[in-house]
Amino acid sequence: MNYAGRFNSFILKGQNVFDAIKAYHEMDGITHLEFNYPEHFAGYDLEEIKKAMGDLKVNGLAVRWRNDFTNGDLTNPDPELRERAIRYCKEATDICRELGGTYITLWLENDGFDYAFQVDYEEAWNQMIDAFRELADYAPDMKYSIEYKPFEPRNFSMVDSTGMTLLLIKEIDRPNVGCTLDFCHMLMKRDSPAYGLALAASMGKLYGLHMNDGYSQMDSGMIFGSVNIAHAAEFIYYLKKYNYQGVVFFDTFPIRENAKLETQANINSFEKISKIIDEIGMDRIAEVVSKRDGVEAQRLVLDMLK
Ligand SMILES: [Mn+2]
Repeated sequence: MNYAGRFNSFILKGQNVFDAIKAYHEMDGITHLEFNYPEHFAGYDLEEIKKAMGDLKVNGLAVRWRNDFTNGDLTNPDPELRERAIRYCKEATDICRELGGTYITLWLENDGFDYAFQVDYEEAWNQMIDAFRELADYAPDMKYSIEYKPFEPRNFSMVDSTGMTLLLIKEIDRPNVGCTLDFCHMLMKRDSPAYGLALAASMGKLYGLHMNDGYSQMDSGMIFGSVNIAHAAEFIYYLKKYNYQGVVFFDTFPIRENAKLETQANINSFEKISKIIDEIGMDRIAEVVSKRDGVEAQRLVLDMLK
């Protein structure tokens, strides 16, 4: 499996991009890098980053709209800011391509609302469609991936669920627009993670994963498999069923934990659960699923703990 970690796990502790890349080289399993644009490039020389990468590949870049964009990113009511938000995506696209990456992950952080009567919903929906079409047509060789989150920082997000994401992707109607599923975000929405994965993958629209875990009330960013181990196992089963070949990015927040050890713990957890699925066997699991029987399903989970 291909794995990537979160740069900010290191950077928010006072380390820099090069420290993080060095740590990734020392870990067992990291194959790819995922940068945020512009924050992980400001003040760095692109050639120096390429040199530091060595045999690590770049999966993609995630765009971050900060400071000026609190009223919206792709739906910002100020035309100049909205234009700039789209321009950031194009700049990220060009750098991503230069680094050998393919995916631009767009979590529409500020595209949402807090008050009744605050937003013209149809207008904002159409602004998102127009922006994604503009991007998809700007770089047909690249892939744009929508990462939904139900709320936070806005009380309501424009794209708040698996269903809303897949509807938006259908409306955008471009071959290079898909989605990234964040396990904690799905729990926050009370979306079933594996259900969303199965639908997105069956439509050929699963571009990326943000693996983590939590208790669903907040974006906990805990180690994958630490809380909802049965759902983590079900998620990996469907990744195998749909032959997911992309990168597994761990979007976790080791605020008190050692960042390097915590990233490695995510990889180890994913690998261990994946191995258990293989040992139980895809056919045996498919047989249990085909019965649509809760008791049989729970027996399977207990068998996995043996
Ligand atoms: Mn995420």
